[in-house]
Amino acid sequence: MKKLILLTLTLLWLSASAQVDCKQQPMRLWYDKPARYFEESLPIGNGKIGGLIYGDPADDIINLNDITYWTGGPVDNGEGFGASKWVAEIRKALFNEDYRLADSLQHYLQGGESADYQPVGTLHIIGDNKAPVTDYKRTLDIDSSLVHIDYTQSGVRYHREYFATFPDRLIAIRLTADKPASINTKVMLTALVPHNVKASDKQLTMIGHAMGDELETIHSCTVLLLNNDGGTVSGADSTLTVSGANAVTIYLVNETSFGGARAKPITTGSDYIEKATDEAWHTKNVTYKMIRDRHVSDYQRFYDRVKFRLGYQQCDNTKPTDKLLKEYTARTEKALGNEGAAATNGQTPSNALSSISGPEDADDDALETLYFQYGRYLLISSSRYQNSPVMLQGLWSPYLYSPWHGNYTMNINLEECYWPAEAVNLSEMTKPLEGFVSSLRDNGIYTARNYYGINDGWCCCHNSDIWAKTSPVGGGKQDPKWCNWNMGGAWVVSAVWDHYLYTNDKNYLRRKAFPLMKGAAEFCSEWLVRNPNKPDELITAPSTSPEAEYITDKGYKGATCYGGTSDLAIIRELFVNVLAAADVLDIKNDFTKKIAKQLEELHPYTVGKNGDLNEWYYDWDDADVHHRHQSHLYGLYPGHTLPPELYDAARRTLEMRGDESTGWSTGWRINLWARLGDGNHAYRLYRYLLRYVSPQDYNGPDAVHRGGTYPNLFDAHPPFQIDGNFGGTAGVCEMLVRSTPDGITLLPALPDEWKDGAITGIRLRGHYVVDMEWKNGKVTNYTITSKEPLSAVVKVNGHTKKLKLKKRGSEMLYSVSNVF
Ligand code: FUC
Repeated sequence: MKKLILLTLTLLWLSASAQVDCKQQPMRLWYDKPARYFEESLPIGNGKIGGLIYGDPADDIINLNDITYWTGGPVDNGEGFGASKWVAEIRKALFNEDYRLADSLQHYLQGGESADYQPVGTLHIIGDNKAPVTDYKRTLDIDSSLVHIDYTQSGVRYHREYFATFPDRLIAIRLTADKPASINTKVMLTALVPHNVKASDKQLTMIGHAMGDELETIHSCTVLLLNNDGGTVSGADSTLTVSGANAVTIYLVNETSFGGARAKPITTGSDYIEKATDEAWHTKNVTYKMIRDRHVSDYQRFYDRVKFRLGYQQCDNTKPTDKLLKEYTARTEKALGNEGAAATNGQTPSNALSSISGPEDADDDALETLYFQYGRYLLISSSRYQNSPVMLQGLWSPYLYSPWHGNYTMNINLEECYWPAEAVNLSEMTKPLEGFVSSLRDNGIYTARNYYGINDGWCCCHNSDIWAKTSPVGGGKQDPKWCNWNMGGAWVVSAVWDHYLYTNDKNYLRRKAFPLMKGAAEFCSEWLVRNPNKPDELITAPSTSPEAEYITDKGYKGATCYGGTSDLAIIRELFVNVLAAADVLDIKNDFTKKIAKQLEELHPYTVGKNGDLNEWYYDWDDADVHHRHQSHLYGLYPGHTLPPELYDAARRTLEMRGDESTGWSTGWRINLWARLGDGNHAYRLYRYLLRYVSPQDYNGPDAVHRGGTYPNLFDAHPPFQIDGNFGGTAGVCEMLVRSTPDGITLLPALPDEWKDGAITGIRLRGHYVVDMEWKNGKVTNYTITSKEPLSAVVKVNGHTKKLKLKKRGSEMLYSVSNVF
């Protein structure tokens, strides 16, 4: 009997401790002063409209964006018709080893530029009180997706709250004060694009259009409604003036005439004025509290799925985020400075950087977990609108013309934005990307025909935009090293395959993912040619390796080549995935047979004289060995097909590239090092990514401009690009869990600095969710859950086990737990 009681107690204890304890500290960015630059402002967004909040009581600026506001119109699918005749000429030049000629002929395979992302306008909330402001605080609470500003002026405590909500499709701002009749302010709309603002009663209406021909381009309508509690409101020109109010609520909606990639925005676009007016006026029937509650619960439905804590100390987040970031950076740099000494002591540099520890550990943990959750916040806030995935800056850009057009850059940047999405339990946020890929397919069929003479399948080149442009850019004049790359379709479909792997949704695979993947593979299958040096091998020609240049044995520096490694890595991965998908769907036909054979014939990876993975067909030197792209490592990450026996060569390549790079590139390298199982090096680069960078337009004596992180934790390429944020978030997952189609590894690349921690709600390929806790670098406790009665191959603390998930209580959930 005693034994039975003991056993029951033990079992009870086991099941209780299998519940992972993961209370993370409050996640918030906060500052003790208003923003002067947009890289200090706080972003809010509902996937379509967004705002950057500066929060100065004298002139509170809110930059406004709408993810559907771009220049241009539907692409001309006749573009480049006939250009494909040059492909044979370029091949001839290449196979004669005349790379200079090949580079110059590539200009015949270039088309027009992408469209530009445009800003909607700026909202100003102008205070008329010149008295000093004290006790100022500006906070972005990412646990609830609310921004707050608090300050005292003339003895009155003021509070402002801001959010952008998906359910009600608007930005809401509420101004309150702790003394009646204290709010005196002007509310104004302006824009950099051509526009007109009208004030009527308590409403501002701004109509504008994107740059370019007014009769062709996208138009936009912003409606702002103001409700006052007490006091008076008067409107004139572009301004509403509030006097003596107790509280003020502002609702702002925006709609554009964008009606889909094929719709002309003027004639067949959306009825934006009516839509905007309806959306604004529906607020007349609801209270602010209702709108706010709907917003918070809608946001938390996604956000609350994942909790992450590091260490065991609780940190109360008492330091302003910019200070936290600066101090963190100083510790990183101090350790870097010590590296010389560490190296002479026989330590490898990465050990030196990963053993920073001391009383500031809690601050490090605070910033590192905050950055991870901020990536999730940014994705929920910018990726929810049909067919419009996040652009280079998410959806936040104050510029009339954003850097790099703010476009979809297909040779890494757009894909990197979605690397964390499935793993961090935000699968729904991949929908806009999936819709966009379908539009790319529709246009890419013509690019394949017109530019490459291929009638099966589709392709996409370097730059795209809201019109789903697929043709090469460059206008016949630009460098082939970036314009002439045509593997964008083959790369981007890895996202739809991953969506299947994470969800096990066969219906999705059959109806959506497989046709897109197959179309991309059809193009690649036709694009491959026989290697003139080894006719039993297949290569691509012409080929480029995104933005990189080689130096041939004869000293020619160029970009166009044959058999580039990254092309072949992307094609290899795609063919493997298409065949796996066909297997799941029970499809076997001439096409699957053809690509299975082609897979075996692909020119293999080769290792160069320095022991690195060759980027080029020949063992040529890279013109810039520290180049930010490392596309030949595609098969290591994001792909899975680099054979493990080449991991040493991949490691050598990364060592030769070095650690200093742009934001997104650092984000990529975190993931690459994690895939190599080197958690300390991955962590080292996480610290690099989180190095303080000054706002782009700040040029004071203490200005720092490099890859890193701005005061508002936006990623610095520089300038701001959001891909680095998402690459960093994905990198955290990759250090903590490896989930490949073949199995799950817990803590595959845990940095020494993260020896204790817990994470819950991380999704894995194969349709599982994992919660786990670890101590002293070893998993102490984990639970793997699924909605299906699956088995899982799990590698944990050095042991591999095949585990069967068992039904859990009355829930439709199956799980397996282990406590060590
Ligand atoms: C690619 C990168 C650049 C930049 C641009 C938006 O072309 O090589 O570094 O990120 O995209």
